[in-house]
Amino acid sequence: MSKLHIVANRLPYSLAKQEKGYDLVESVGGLATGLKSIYTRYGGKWIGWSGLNNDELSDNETAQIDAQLAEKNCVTVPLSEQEVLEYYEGFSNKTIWPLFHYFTQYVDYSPENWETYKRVNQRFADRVLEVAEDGDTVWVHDYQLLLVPGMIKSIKPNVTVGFFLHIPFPSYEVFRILPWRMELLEGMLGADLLGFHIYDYERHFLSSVRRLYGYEIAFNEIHADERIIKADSFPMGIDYEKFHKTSAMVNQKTFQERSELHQELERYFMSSPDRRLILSIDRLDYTKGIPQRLKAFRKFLEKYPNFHGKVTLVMLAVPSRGHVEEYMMLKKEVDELVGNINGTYGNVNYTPVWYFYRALPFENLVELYNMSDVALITPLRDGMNLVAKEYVASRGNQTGVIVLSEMAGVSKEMGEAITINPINEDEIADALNRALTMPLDEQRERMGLLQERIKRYSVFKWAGEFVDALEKVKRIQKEFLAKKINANVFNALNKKYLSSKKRAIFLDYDGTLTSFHKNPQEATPNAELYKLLNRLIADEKNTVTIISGRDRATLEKWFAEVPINLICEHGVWLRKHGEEWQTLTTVNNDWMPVIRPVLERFVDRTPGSFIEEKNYSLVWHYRKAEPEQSVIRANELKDELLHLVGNLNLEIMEGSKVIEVKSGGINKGIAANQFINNGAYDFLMAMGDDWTDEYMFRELPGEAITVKVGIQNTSARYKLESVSAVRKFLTELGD
Ligand code: ADQ
Repeated sequence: MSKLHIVANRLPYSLAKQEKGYDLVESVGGLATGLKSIYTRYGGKWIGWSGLNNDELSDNETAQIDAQLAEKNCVTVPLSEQEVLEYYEGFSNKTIWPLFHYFTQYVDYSPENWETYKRVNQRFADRVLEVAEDGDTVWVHDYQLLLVPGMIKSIKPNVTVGFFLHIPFPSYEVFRILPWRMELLEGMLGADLLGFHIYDYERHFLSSVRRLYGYEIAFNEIHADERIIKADSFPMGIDYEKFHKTSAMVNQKTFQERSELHQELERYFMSSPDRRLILSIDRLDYTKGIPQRLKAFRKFLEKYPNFHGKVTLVMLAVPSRGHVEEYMMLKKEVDELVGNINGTYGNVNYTPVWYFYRALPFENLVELYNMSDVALITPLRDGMNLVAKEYVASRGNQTGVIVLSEMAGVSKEMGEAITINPINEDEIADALNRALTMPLDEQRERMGLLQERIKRYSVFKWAGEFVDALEKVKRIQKEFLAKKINANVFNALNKKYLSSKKRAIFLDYDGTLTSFHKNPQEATPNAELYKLLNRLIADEKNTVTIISGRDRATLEKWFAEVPINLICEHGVWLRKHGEEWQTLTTVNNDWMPVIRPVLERFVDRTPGSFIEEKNYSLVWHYRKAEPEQSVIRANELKDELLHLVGNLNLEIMEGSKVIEVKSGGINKGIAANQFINNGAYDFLMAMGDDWTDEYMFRELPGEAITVKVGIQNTSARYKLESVSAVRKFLTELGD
């Protein structure tokens, strides 16, 4: 069986020095947990750095540590102190991190660090190449290893590579600033599937690829020479049950059994019935907007004096990258602000800000989530932000309100939170007032919805979905290459064409003969297309039919001057050239339990979309979802449904921002077959780009030459990559 390996900067274990040797300490972070379940299930290795500088270890110690980790199927990538300084703290954290979070003023452009970054990425890739065999899958993580996918692919093209970026991908205007932008993109494009938390990052990435490389991009697929690369968004989840269960467990403890922190919090609440807690948790990083948050809290105390003495902000900051100058300055600023607020608004009985500069044990973290009325999460930029999800998972009684920055990826999934602009102090102050005065019923309603969603799309589901998508890309790539009409295939088809006497040719319109337009009415045929069609029709052996989902009036108008047959509305109407329009033309709901989970999966991954159940149909609505992303999702959904509907005799209808699945009747396949009935054609050809054309591909007689436009999975025998490839093919046919 082929294996799946994980590559990340760090291994899922750290090492604690003991008197004799080292102990392995398992990482408890969500990502490590989620991915561990994956690489162990697929019998792979985890390749990463141990966290120790190799030049500080004796050969003996190194060998021992490697052996300990090998038992856990971990492969270590050795790094010296200097390399850690230049690759990790340097290029990763002083160049990519600030740039990708739009802090261009902090970016360090050191060529030495870049050289080390390349060298270290190569070392990671080399370790991967030692363990990964043809047919295996490798999943690379994050901004420290952007070059690794390309380095793997160039040596072992038959290894499938996935890449996930945990931080934002910036707009092209920012990305282009980087002198090494081409190399970084090239590295990333070594992956077969690139995952991002949200659609915005995916969109920025695709735009950089288009501008810097000029590759053709159809929706979210990049056509890079002979390869197809897919980009998609997978909003990372958390281990929901772990937080939820721990929260229930700590609540069941008696006062005496509770932790010191928990007791302290209890005493705080007991001192007065109207006491409230606002919680803020992050690594101490300039992207998290901590000073701005403190200023906004100060503004809140200034604007709403009725909360003086009653509301406390618990601010937890985990020490991070402490010897980098920007972080030292940040620490100083935060210390001063906390001092200032407590000095101004505090008294012997009241401390407005409780500030902890340290990491807390897991149980304490959950206690804080559990006890806080409001979570104040206001990053200036954040790839996702898991704290928001952890807060949701820990709310046993379903109360609590989140005040959330619109700059955090997670805000896309949390329509029920109060979203704010993290720089707008007034807006945050008002949001805090609203959160603290929100009726309990409303809190429960919002929290209930959030919990349902966060529970469903856990870190395990996230990892599973990514791996499934990777498998799918692998299949698509293989299939595309197997079916593509290359020069040899073209010659064989053309020979058949030339030797035939009576030909029926069915051509879909949108996406096959012409490209999509934002406004469908503007997708009119151009001179080149008329010329091409007229040339085909001029050969009296040919019977050419446009077969489309469009209405009669439009096709009639566009093809008034062309002696061609028209089938429209997916096969409802036929007008043979020179004749009148004629119709070519039967319910149970047993299929609903099969189709509903498919639609639910799309709801999970497309924030803002929802399902409507009608008497005889299920409808997926995406009007409120991110406009561009939902178009991509809609196409994917249709593609997926296609494989299910055939067996169930269903139809998929596309409306305005809806996809409806209903019991079936007429389609392009039935229509095309009726058309050729008794026609004695010795050459049948059908070309189309979407799911409605699949009916033709499946239902026309076996000898028909069926051509799918695009790379998706298909029942067609052949594939062409684009509209321009179709036009070229039709122009050369018969030469
Ligand atoms: P981070 O920037 O580290 O992650 P985040 O996603 O919020 O940000 O994760 C922080 C984690 O640290 C949480 O799991 C939280 O529980 C924990 N934590 C925070 N303060 C703590 C404390 N004082 N004690 C103990 N634990 C604490 C990067 C990106 C994010 C992205 C993640 C995952 O910057 O945008 O969500 O990766 O992809």
